[in-house]
Amino acid sequence: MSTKYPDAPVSAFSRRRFLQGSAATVALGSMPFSMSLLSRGALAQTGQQAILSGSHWGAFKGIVEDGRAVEFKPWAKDPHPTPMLEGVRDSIYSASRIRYPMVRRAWLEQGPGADPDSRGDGDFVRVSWEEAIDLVAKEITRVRDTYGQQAVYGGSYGWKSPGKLHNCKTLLRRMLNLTGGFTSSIGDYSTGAAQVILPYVSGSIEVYEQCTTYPVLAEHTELMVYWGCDPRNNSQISWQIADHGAFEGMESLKEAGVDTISIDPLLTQTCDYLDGEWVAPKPQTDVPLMLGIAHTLYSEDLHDQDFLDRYTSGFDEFLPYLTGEADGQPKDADWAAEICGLEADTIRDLARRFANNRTMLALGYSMQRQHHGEQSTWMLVTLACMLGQIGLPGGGYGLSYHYSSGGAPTHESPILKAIGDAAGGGDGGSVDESGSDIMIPVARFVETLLNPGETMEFNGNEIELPLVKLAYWAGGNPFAHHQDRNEMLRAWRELETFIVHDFQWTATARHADIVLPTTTSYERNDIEQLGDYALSHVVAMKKIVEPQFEARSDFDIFADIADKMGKGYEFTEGRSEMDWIRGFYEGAKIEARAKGMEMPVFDVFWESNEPLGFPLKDEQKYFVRHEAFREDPILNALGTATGKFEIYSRAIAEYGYDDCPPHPTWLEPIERLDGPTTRYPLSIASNHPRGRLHSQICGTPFRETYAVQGREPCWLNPQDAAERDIRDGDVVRVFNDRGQLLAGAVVTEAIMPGVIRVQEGGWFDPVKPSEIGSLCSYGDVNVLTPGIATSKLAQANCGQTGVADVEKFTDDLPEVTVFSQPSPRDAG
Ligand SMILES: Nc1nc2c(c(=O)[nH]1)N[C@H]1C(S)=C(S)[C@@H](COP(=O)(O)OP(=O)(O)OC[C@H]3O[C@@H](n4cnc5c(=O)[nH]c(N)nc54)[C@H](O)[C@@H]3O)O[C@H]1N2
Ligand SMILES: Nc1nc2c(c(=O)[nH]1)N[C@H]1C(S)=C(S)[C@@H](COP(=O)(O)OP(=O)(O)OC[C@H]3O[C@@H](n4cnc5c(=O)[nH]c(N)nc54)[C@H](O)[C@@H]3O)O[C@H]1N2
Ligand SMILES: [Mo]
Repeated sequence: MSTKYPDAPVSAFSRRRFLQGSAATVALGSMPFSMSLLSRGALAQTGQQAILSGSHWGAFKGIVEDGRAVEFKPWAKDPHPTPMLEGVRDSIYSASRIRYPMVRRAWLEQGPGADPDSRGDGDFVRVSWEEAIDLVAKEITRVRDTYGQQAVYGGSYGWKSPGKLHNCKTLLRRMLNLTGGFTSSIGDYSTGAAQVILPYVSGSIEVYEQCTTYPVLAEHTELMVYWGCDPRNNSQISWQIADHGAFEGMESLKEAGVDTISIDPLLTQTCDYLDGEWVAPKPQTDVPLMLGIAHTLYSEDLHDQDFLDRYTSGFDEFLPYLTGEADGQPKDADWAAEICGLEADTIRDLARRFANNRTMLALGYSMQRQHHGEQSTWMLVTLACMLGQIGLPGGGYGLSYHYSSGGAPTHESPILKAIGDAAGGGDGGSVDESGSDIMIPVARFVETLLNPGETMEFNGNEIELPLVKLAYWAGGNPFAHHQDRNEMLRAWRELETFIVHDFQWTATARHADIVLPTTTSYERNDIEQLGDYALSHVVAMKKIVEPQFEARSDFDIFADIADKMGKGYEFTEGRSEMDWIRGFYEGAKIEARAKGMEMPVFDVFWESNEPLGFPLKDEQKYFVRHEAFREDPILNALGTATGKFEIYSRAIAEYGYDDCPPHPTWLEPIERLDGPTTRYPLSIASNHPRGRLHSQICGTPFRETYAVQGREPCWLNPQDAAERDIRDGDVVRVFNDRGQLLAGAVVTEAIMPGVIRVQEGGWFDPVKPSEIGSLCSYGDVNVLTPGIATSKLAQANCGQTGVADVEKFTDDLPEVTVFSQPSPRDAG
């Protein structure tokens, strides 16, 4: 049997080694530039350069020798660099790099929509950049003229690289807005359900807002509950440049000796690090577990009635459901135990300990990425309301402790400006994809392709699903992120044209008709902030190496396309890359001055080759979420209809949705472990990967640090393995009615019986691309997950719902081909 963390990335990475760097932060007021310039001089003598940049994985110096990046050395002040940085560097040079503009042969020779089944078979023809730009511009025009503006889909969801200029998602929409109209998307895959329900419950989306900070937790919290929440895994990355402040935060909890409980089907890295107690309910049964705890609180009079009276509305409408007065079934610990598989005594014990300690409930996102996922978030807030500690130091709930180092204190910094989408839309942040007339919920694109003209209910509105014939993606990987891959393949046949920009031959690029090779962040200049919540520094993202092969930046590509359509000047505004970057910095400099801070002039900042730091004020260091509301609920009312936490929502009641009742409710998902209608014995946890950001860097040698027989690992408990005669290291077939994949078995006690873990983001590698249902030879978990929506309220994805079975694979092993160039013909 394997050790606790069998797929831990192994690398030559040593933290101590990195901490010896000489680099100093450029502090406001003090200017230690000479120091960093000196160290650069010293490096120059060895023929090396160390160039500052940043990524989702953190700030770093790119060490360049003879024009080649030989190492990405974490920034000396990074408290916890991620080993993945090695794979990030590899992504520049990997065998899966897209080298030239490519067009699918059937599309090129026979026209748009030709032979859609041949998508994915790798038969591409190399074309010149000039021809590629011409084809794209003409095709967008043709589709708009033939079917109308809405037939072009530019929702392009995904984790494009950070940077205020080279934001490919925004740049795509900028080009589309300037040249006509298009259909866009709303929401995201991360928090699709929570961000829609929370405005009804607590008055804002909350999931991307700051939590009570770690210095407060370390001082006041007695019991830290990580509920499906693993910051040691998930805070390795951020949406902007990762600061990794959560790692310092967790260290402070450890030093303070705060008790920790982790409620999770897996033994998380966070639980392991904090020596926490591991409580493992069956997946997708957290709502019954929370109800069982709530019932115990109520029946043992451990709930805070004063808090409920003063700060919440609707508890009275929820109570008959909790007690069973409404439906004859008390939601007590015994009832909950039957469903979630824990002992009733354990549930009662949790309730008592939550009530008798200063308790912080830290919730991850996985539970709302499930069928009826709105309910778990709502029920958790309800539970926190009953405990009555919201707004007190170290108590209440937090919804982003695992994400982008939520809880790391926010610095006093200006906000960098960013390029816009030319229609007043924002910077392509993940929530509101404005700037388009027609928007569909982001996870409903496949449904849209299959049902044009039909009406969809969504958050109190009705949307008529548009007819879409052309989809354009830049900075996302739908053939990784969307569920039910086989349904998706069917839907994709409705498209006449699929255009993709990327630097890797992902499954998405392989299924495209036109593929345009882009630069990585490390082949262009940009600027970004450090930390989504910390906002502690501004980082120059400098070009480290020249573009590989014929790669071009998304900015230059879209500028050329816009130019072909007569909007070139409007796209660039006549400004170069460095003009834009300088402009964003100077905008921030003005904002900083208004806040009493003086930033150095741009050239000094850029040349310093160091992040520019900003101060931390005490009130931010010791921030307590909802403190102001607790102090004065009238003056600082929440943004809900009643200004209070809503345990019952009149607005939701009026929508009358059968799959989203007006108070938190246990609703059976379509399938779950031991559920009443379940057809397979194992529940799938498709967690966010430990050694990747979704699918990113899967196509690099870093994959070998976790792959098993060259395949994505599949964790299973020794009991489940023994029943199936599976040993650690075997290749297994994981299957259900929707699809099948190969994976490498990792037999481990770190997962509860009845659950398997196949992390999301493994590259889809169908053995027969034209055949729907074909075996995926690498291990894309989304061949198994359902494409359904959480409910009519949020229409969000259910990536964390799904059951399957596993067997030892004894046939001839098919080759994994997805990590090399698609076909010998295109090698150039
Ligand atoms: N089953 C299951 N499915 C899930 C999830 C789950 O938990 N379970 N999680 C969901 C969640 S929360 C998310 S956020 C999604 C993630 O889904 P995605 O964000 O689509 O996944 P990534 O692999 O990050 O894809 C980003 C792509 O953008 C490319 N890229 C990066 N920078 C640039 C650039 O500058 N220019 C261009 N042109 N391309 C660039 C990368 O090479 C990569 O191919 O997956 C979702 N899917
Ligand atoms: N290393 C790394 N970090 C990432 C990402 C990445 O790809 N790689 N992606 C980033 C993104 S875009 C996002 S949205 C966030 C995602 O953040 P989350 O959605 O919170 O992350 P997950 O890994 O899906 O799940 C977190 C935990 O929930 C547990 N879990 C799964 N199902 C259940 C359940 O039914 N009940 C309970 N109690 N627990 C359950 C899992 O075992 C896991 O330990 O992470 C971000 N951080
Ligand atoms: Mo996400």
